[in-house]
Amino acid sequence: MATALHNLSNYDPNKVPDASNMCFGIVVSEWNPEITRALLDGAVGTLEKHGALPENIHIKTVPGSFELVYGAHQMTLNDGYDAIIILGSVIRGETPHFDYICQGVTQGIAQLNATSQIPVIYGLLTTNDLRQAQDRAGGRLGNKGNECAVVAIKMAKF
Ligand code: DLZ
Repeated sequence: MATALHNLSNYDPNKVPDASNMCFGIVVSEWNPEITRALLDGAVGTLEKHGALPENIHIKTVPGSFELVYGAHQMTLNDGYDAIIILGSVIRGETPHFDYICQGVTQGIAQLNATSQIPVIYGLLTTNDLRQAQDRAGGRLGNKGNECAVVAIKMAKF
């Protein structure tokens, strides 16, 4: 969680395994593209920083965050991946839609982690407003994409 005491991009690089022999799938949502593009840039940059080869990072887009579960599920059917990352941004509106999408994605990704052989890393920003999302997508609280990349490498090694 990003708080005033925790920046999402802060980690000890010496505790991250070498990713040069790993293959990653990333599913990214097209909603709130300014945010999800920044998350994607952070994730890819961090994977490559730890040795992942660009040709071993496969990126697929889906229309919205709700479709992240389907996209990740399809990727788990390909056993060539060591870890899969989902990236999305849901911003609270005036209707309960926000809660349904967040719950659906969260439960869907949890179910995938409990049933498939490949770890699926949860990079869904669920924020009250755009500023909170910007803060966590390369802003003052770091980048959730960086954090997800580090988690993906560690879980691939698990
Ligand atoms: C419909 C919708 C709304 C209102 N808000 C968001 C959002 O903030 N972030 C996001 O990623 N997607 C949103 N969507 C789209 C849904 O995730 C989904 O794509 C549609 O309901 C179609 O299944």
